[in-house]
Amino acid sequence: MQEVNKLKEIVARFTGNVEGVEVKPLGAGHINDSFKVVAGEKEYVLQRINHAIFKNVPQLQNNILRVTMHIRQKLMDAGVQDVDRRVLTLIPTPDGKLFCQDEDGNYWRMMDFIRDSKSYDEINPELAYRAGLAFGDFQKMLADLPGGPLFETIPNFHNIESRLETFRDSVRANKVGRLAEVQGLVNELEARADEMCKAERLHREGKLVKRTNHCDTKVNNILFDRNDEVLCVVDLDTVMPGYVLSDFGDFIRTGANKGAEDDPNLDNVEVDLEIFEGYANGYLENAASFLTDIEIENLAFGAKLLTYMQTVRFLTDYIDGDNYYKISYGNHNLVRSKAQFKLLQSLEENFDKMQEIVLKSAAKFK
Ligand code: GN1
Ligand code: MG
Repeated sequence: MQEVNKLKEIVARFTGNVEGVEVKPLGAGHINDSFKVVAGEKEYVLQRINHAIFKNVPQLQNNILRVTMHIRQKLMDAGVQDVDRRVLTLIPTPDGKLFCQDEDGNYWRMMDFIRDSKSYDEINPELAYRAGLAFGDFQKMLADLPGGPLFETIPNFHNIESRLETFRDSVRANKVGRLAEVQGLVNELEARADEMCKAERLHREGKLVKRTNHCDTKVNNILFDRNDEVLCVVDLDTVMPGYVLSDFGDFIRTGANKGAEDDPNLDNVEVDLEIFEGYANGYLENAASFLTDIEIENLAFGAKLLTYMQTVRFLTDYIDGDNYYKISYGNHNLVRSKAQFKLLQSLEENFDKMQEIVLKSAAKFK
C-alpha cells in the first residue's frame, strides 16, 4: 500500500496531481521497473530507471528525446496518421525535466502509454516479416539524425571483446564459488572467442561501420496494434552507435527461438528458419539499399554473435552471484546461459542455410 502511495506521489511530480491515479506493475524487463499509470482520461508508463546500469540519466534521456523527436518529424513529413501511437512521447516535469529523482536516489521517467497495443514473446513468420520492416525502417529513419553520434548509455555495450574481458575477470575471481559447476560451459565459450571477435576486427580494419542502432531488438520491444500491424519500436535506452549485425542478431536470438530465452527444457530450443526468413525479408526490404556488402554478409553471423554474447553475459552474472539481471529463482542465470548456448549450437548447425536466406533476400532488394 505504502509503495503504491509512493508511486502515486512520483506520478504527481510529472502531472501535478494524485487524484484518481492508479498504478500497477507492467511488463517483464530484466533491468528497469515499469508501471502502468491511469490518471483520469490519460494513461502513462512510469519507469524506475536502473541507475546502477544507466549511470548517466540526463544523457540517457537526452538520447531518447533526440531519437523520438527525429522519428516524429519523419513520420509527420511522411503524412503518417496517428503519430502519437507510432513513436514514444516522453512526459516532462512542470519545470521541463525529462526525469526526476526521489529522496532515495531513484530516477524516474514517464511517457505516454500507447493504447490498444500488444507485444509478443513468440511470433510467426508473417509477424517476423513485419518486425523486420519495422527495425529496418527504424535504422533508416535514424540514419540522418542530426547532432552527432548518440551518447553510449552503456559503454562497450555490444562489444564482445570487452564482454569477454569482464567474463574472464569473473572466472578468475570466482567470487561465489560457482566456477566448478560451469567449467564445461566456460570452455565451450572460450573455444569460440576468437571467431566471435570478428566484427570488432573488421571495424578496426575500417571495413565495418557503426550506425545508430536500437541495441535491444528483443521481439517484445515491438508494439503491434489489434490487427497485428506494427505500431512502434519501444525500449530506447540502448539506442546508440553499433553494428547492424547486432540488431539483426538480437531479434533472431529472441524471435526465432522455438523455445524461451530461459527454457529449462533444452529440447525446445532451436532456431526457427521460417521466422529467420520472414525477419530477413522484412529487414532487407527496408535496409538493403543502404547496407554495404560486408554488413549483409555478416547478418547471419550477427545471430550467432548476439546469442554467444548473451550466453557470456548471463554466465558472467551467474559466476558473479547475480548482480545484473533480475532473477526469478536461484540458478535462473545458469538456466538462461544453458538455453542460450543450446540456441547458439542450433545456429551453428544451420548457419549455411541462414547465410543463403540472407544473400538471396538481399539480392532481391538491393
Ligand atoms: C536486458 O531490459 P531488457 O529485458 O529489455 C538487457 C539486454 C539483454 C536482455 C536479455 C540494458 O533487456 O541487453 O539482451 O535483457 N538490457 C540491458 O533478455 O542490459
Ligand atoms: Mg531493455
